Amino acid sequence: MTKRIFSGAQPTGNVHLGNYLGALRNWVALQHEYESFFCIVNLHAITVAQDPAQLVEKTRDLARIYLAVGIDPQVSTVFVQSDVKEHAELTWVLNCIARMSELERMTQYKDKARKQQENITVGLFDYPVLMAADILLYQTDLVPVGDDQRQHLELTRDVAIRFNRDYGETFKVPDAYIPKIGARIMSLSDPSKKMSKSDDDPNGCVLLMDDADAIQKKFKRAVTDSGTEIRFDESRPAINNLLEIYHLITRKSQQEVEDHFAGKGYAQLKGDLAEVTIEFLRPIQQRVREITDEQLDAILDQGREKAEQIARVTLEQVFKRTGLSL
Ligand code: ATP
Ligand code: LTN
Repeated sequence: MTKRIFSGAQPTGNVHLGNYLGALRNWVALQHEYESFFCIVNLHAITVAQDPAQLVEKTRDLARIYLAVGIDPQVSTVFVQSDVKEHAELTWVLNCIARMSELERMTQYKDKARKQQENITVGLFDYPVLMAADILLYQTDLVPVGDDQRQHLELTRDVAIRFNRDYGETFKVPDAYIPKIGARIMSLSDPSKKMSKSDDDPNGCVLLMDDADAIQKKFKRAVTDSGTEIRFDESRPAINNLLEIYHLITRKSQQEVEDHFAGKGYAQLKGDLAEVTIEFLRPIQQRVREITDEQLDAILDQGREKAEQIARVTLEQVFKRTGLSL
């Protein structure tokens, strides 16, 4: 049987190169090998405050990005999380399986809670259980994500294993698919932090929808390391990050990239990087603008129907096993 992949991103801001190189790019590559489900996880988005009207827009914008980067709705199922009620229902059951102590260990929760300090919602705490429900509903084999999601995937596996042990074999136990290069693209302004849309400094983060000027400016301002040599070297995180981006975007081998920059300076690296990024993003931005509301609605409707069919089967089993269906 064809194996399944499931992944998602939150419609909480603008998609950046980290999201693309760490996750979306691999979704596109894997969709022809696996039966694929790509979700816009708007229920996750509301774990922190969102403006309702903007959330609707951002949800649709993110769906457009999925399609524009090359997710083919003829091949993959693209849908919105809140359209499939089973996600919330399974979350409740899994809430009664997951342990407080497990969730208290989640580093993403601890980071976000530390930053926010006040009015932390139960939803933010429960975020990883909702993510487990997303994945387990579809009997997923593989979950392509960036490195920051590794711990959430471990929790998903633990919850699945515990449910199966206590109630009988119900869920497939999924594996994470985390690329060797690109799983952790760093901020251009602080290479000790991952590139993030919630970064305080907008210059650290190149957005997929950034125009040429913004891209040039951001790469120009990127911090560099001491020394002058341009080669892959993890002990020099700033240059290493810029080279990884160049390598992934151009698809040139690491050796070719080093040869290309041999004897050249940082200014050239930044200039070339801006140029290849602008050229790379141009057709994606064009496609985003071409997708009509009608096309988008049709794709999301079709996605919802397909996702629902599969999610319902799993949830019915869960209800039977747990004594919830009479
Ligand atoms: P952000 O920190 O920017 O809000 P996120 O992880 O909350 O990012 P999502 O949109 O939900 O945002 O993430 C989509 C995917 O992008 C996930 O698989 C995540 O692991 C991946 N990702 C996020 N940031 C990076 C990064 N800097 N490098 C590589 N992958 C990343
Ligand atoms: N937490 C993820 C988004 C996400 C997800 C999922 C990813 C929610 N549900 C299921 C993979 C599979 C993040 O990247 N911030």
